[in-house]
Amino acid sequence: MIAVQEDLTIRQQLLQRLLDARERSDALFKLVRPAALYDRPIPERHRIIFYVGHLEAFDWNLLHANVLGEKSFHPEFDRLFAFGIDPVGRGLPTDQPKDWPAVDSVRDYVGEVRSTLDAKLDHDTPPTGDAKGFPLAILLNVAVEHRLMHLETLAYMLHQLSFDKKVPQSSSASAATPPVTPRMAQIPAGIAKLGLSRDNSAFGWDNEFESYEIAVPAFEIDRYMVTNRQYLEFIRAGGYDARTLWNEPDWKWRTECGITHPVFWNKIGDRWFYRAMFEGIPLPLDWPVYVSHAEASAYARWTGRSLPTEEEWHRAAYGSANEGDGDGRTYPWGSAALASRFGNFDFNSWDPQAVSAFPAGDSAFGVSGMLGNGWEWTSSVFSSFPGFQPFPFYRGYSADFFDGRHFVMKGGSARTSTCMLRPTFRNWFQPHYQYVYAGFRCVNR
Ligand code: AVJ
Ligand code: FE
Repeated sequence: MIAVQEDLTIRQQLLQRLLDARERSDALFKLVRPAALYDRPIPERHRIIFYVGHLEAFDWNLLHANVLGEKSFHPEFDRLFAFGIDPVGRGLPTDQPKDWPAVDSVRDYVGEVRSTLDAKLDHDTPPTGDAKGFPLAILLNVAVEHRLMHLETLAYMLHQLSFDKKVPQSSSASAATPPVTPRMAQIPAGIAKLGLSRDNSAFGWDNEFESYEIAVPAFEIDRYMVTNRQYLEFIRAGGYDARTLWNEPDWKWRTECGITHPVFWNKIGDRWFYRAMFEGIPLPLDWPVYVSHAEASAYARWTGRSLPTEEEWHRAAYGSANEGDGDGRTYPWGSAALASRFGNFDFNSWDPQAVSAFPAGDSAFGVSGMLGNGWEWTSSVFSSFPGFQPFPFYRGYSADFFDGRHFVMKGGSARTSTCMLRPTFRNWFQPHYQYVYAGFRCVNR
């Protein structure tokens, strides 16, 4: 089993992180004007109100019976708010606002979950139970990171909500940068060390275990994420109409849904605009383009290149020319602690910045901006590492998505919390999901 020192200090620290994350989620829901709480900004996802209940139902379902020995006080809400949705294929949800409980009753539930959990967790004598051999510290990490992940998935969702339904927040001004010159970085053949070892006491989700090494042949990779400027050339060259650039399911999606440009873009007259979080702005040409996996793949094919595999991405980020230190870097830039000069992450901003804005964060091979400013699609189908075991207290977290219909994303966005900027963290979405803060870079082999 995973050995995590389970003492009061660790529990207090995790509890503090949970309180901080709750403050952030409360602030995020305050950004939605009350009349819009029953809106569904993304057709493939639940209405916003679901998430108000979900964050607490998740914590409650995880902790109450397993560890804290509490009886449920609202089993109906525990079930209603237990799981989000990710429909594969055409089945979009059809529920109506009136199918959901009143916001006051959801907020009461939230309040009661919090006070009941906190009274138990904040106690000097640690709760004795555990979840099938897993210490409380692991479950608390799961609760904290689950909430932090939803801060990001909710940001994507609120991004699609019309501006007049949101309370604008101040955005940090982006630094002025000279226009980006695309270039490739050379990555020599070497070993990528993926995954977390169970001997390690660090927290990771089930899909991050076990660790393994894989040989990666030499390749070259875009030094910067593909920009809106580059992607505009693809559009102007007729990329969305070139059948040969799209695989069969992607083309079907492209044509049936009438996709002709990134979901973050819109055209007024003959000018392109960008949908930022709180306003429309002229298309920022040096920002990373955010697109679906299908659109990223079509672009890559158009340039005669490919998306990187998960292990190529990993090696470009964490490898170094000195084979002696393998790819043991903590961050692409080395071991210096995370700070805003290294990238656009940790809720620093609501929108991207230029792809060249963070030279301090370059990897050993000179690849820029690998953490933050947008996740990066890989060509790797999301699947288990050798030695994978589902968390017994949450069997479906990853395993439900090992279906060949999800692709791995690496890196992070402006709305990714620092704890998820570890080398082994893996994110995943379906290839036609356009709403994520995700772009890409291309490789040549
Ligand atoms: C890891 C971001 C793909 O949002 O579907 C949240 C995280 N799982 N609640 C998702 C998740 C359950 C997951 N991603
Ligand atoms: Fe969730």
